[in-house]
Amino acid sequence: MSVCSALLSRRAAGGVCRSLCAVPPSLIHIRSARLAEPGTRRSEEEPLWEETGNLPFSRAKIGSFIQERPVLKNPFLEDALLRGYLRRHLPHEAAFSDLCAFGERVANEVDEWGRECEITPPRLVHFDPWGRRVDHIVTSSAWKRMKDLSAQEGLVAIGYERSFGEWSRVYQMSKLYIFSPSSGLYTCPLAMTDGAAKVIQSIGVSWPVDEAYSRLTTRQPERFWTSGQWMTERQGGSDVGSGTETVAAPQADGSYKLHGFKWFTSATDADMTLTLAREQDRSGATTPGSRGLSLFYAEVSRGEDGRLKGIEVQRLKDKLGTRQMPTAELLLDGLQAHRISEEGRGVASIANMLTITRIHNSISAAAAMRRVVQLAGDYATRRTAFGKLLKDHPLHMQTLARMEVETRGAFLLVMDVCRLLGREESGVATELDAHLLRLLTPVVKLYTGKQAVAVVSEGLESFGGQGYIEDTGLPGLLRDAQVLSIWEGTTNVLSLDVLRCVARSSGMVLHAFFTHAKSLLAGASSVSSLSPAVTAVDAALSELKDFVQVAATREPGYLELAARDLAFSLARIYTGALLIDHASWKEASSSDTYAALRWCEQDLCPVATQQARRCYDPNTAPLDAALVYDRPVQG
Ligand code: MFK
Repeated sequence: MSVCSALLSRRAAGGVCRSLCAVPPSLIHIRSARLAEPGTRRSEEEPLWEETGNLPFSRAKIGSFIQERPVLKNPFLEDALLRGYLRRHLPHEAAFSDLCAFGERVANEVDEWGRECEITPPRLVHFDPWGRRVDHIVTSSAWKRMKDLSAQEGLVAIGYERSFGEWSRVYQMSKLYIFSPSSGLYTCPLAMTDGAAKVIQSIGVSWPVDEAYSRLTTRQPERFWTSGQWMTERQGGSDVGSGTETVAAPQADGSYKLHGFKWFTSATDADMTLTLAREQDRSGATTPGSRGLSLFYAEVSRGEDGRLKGIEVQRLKDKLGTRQMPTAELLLDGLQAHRISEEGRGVASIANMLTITRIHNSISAAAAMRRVVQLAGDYATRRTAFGKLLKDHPLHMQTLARMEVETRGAFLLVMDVCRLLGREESGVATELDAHLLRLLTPVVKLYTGKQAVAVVSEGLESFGGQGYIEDTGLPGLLRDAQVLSIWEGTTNVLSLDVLRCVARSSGMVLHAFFTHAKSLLAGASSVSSLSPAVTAVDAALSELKDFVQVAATREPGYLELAARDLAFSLARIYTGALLIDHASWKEASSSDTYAALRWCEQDLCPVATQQARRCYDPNTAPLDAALVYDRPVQG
């Protein structure tokens, strides 16, 4: 007989059940109870504590109500927009059945691994038991399973197999979109792995990186490698041109030894890395600035003594989020490496990697929004307050609908950038496509990063206090969203990148923007239900054009102050055009139309609004500084 059933039958026999169930038991009076001395036995005459209702130990009564938890369902089947988008652009049974099966796996298996990654974060073991320095980054078994899964599912490989031609990137990113919020942040190493494969492909798949390329893009788990992207040093992760101190000392065999300190290296358990360093000449001198930086390839390996070759892991970072993933400070102390860019072309060569990681970042942002909206929507069907389910409270539904609109906008924007990337990689991109891809990559990254934080934060609130409780898994979503606007270029750095590509293309990227946005609107001109949205986007395009014309005549500082608002305007206008375009598709739903209309009700061109308020005038910068430090304006 088990302990449980023994207890149950004893209670029944002794009438405990009767005394506990018939009338509400009196409070247990601890002080009036006479306790037996430790080690003595209670005399036979003494009544049982249970019989008197004076249980010395008893479960507290906590009531019978237990709230049903939100349930994660197949993220592919649950996402009407994703399925609609693919039905429109990639109507292939093979892609659908793969995404459906993967969605099932994510909901029923992978999501738990992601949770395990969160509660079993990596740790660094500096020394073995005998004092030998080993610098082992110990990761959870779930983290390792994520690596195998990523290879098997082709999460990087799909982008290079190109089975669906120009739509292959859309297919790959759809899979990552389904995977991301359950991945335990494994999407981070995958982003860099994809970026490294892209860089290698763009410079040529030959020695010394041919083996690496085949491992980065394989579907065989036992061969699969991930890559790091070690760019950030102590002096800066944004201004890498002046912040990079790492030097590359040429060796007789044509390779290099790297010496430096990398301050933020993400997913540091990678098998290889691409990194920037300054090549030394014979006298040991280097060239300052970006012109002195070259791109290097290095494998991360161990010697027979178990030590990392040429690397010491200084410590793991203690981060707000992304705790599932090791982020380390690394001392490069003679790391063997190969230069894979022309001398001094490091930044330009790693830019391909930045394009890919920024797109991955945007996918993760849209996916985080989608996940919280799905969970909040499900919860609203299970949670009752003020006499009815949350889903029957119009104000609650309005809040979720606003989150849904943001999520739809983010999804279409990032998928359009994936479409452009796919076109470029399969050799069908027009000049207009190429310009759009260059302009929209920083735009989508910076805009979705901000949206994700806002939407996920709102999402947590929609669970009330439970959204703030760690083991619901919800707070982790917010922590992990916060990084999306920081790494891979902050909002301001990327806003300046937008200005840079406008200037370097002599405005051609903006010309492509206007041309394509107009053509999206033209396709919807006959759909009367969309006309308020079309009018709003059209008006915003005119305002933007006026802004550009005025700004072109002003001093450089004017544009710099306008950079963030300009980037936001580009994002909102283009997203509005995409929502309209999707809603004008013959199989679009009434929700597609409603989402487009709602999106276009906001200020689509904040840069024009702020310009009218003279926010970029020359006196603004000193006034801003005076406000921040609350001092009188100097001079
Ligand atoms: C879920 C997803 C997870 C992702 C996880 C990744 C985790 C990894 C964590 C990190 O590594 S965080 C560190 C990320 N660091 C950055 O993103 C750097 C941010 N800073 C910038 O992007 C700056 O704008 C930049 C360093 C590029 C500025 O450097 P420079 O030297 O002032 O650039 P410059 O002179 O404008 O451009 C040099 C060349 O690069 C030019 O080529 P050309 O010489 O041929 O004209 C530029 O056109 C090219 N270039 C620069 N940015 C580009 C670009 N090309 C294409 N796209 C870009 N965005």
